[in-house]
Parts: sequence; C-alpha cells; structure tokens
Amino acid sequence: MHILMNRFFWITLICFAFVLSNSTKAQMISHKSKIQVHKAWARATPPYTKNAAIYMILKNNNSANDLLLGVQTTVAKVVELHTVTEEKGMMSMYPVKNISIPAHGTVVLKPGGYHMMLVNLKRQLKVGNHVTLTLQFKHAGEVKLKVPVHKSQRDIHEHHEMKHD
Ligand SMILES: [Cu+2]
Repeated sequence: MHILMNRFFWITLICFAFVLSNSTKAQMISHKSKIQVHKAWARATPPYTKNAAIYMILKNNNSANDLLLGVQTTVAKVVELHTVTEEKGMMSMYPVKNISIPAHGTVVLKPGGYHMMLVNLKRQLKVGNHVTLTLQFKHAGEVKLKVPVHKSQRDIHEHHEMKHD
C-alpha cells in the first residue's frame, strides 16, 4: 500500500510538471505580468528570406489600457509592428507605432491583421526552432517570450495545450 501511494504521488507530480511545461503560459518567461500571451507562433521561412511574421494573442488583465510599444529579438535586426489593409482588392501591410490592448481585453495578432515583423533575419526560421522575444509594454513593462516556429496556424494548437483529466 505504501509503495502504491508513493508511486501515485510521483505520477501526479510528473503529470503536474508536464501540464506546466506544456501550457501556453509556459512559453512566457515573465509570469507575473499583467499581460498574458497565448498561442504565439513565428512563421517558418524559406532559405534566404529576409522577413518573418509572428502572431499571438495578447490579453490585458489590467484595469487600464496598455500599449505594445516595441519588440526585441536576437534573430533579427529589427522587429516592426505591422497591420494589414485592403485597398482596391490589394492587401498591403504597413508599420504602426504601437498596438493598443484595451483594459481586460484582448488583441489578436493573426495573418491578415496585426503582426510582428522580423526584419533582416539573421538566420532561417525552421519548424522546431524557437524565437526569443522581449515585448515592451507601456504599463506592463517587459514580457519575455519563447515563441515556437510553425509552418502555419493549423500546426499550432493541441500539443501546446495538452489536457490531463
Ligand atoms: Cu508585415
């Protein structure tokens, strides 16, 4: 009986650690931030591509509006904040100064909308790689992230949000 209990304890502990390491929040290095980041991913690039896009959901748990002011990374020279507009059937993207996240609200950075643009990549982004980002918010300060590289949005979900019942 004692051995059984013991084993149960370890299994529980391992499962718990597993859940922690696989939750989407686990990719956030700064945990206490008022800004939560979910489902972040960087788009894989073909060789010799100069730019790459990063998408994520930004959730503001604060009772004041916040602003994403800028982003830093080691894999590119610059990270720009972009949005996409449609004019005469042509989609074009252009840089914005910041991205506003309403109090207790969310902003979705997704293909066809807001995104972060890695400009002048220092290396190719391959599936399985991670990109380390530092997000700068006006109120929440710095949020550090480790973002996985995927081919498309369809690849992300499940294995980052493994459920244990
Ligand atoms: Cu862009």
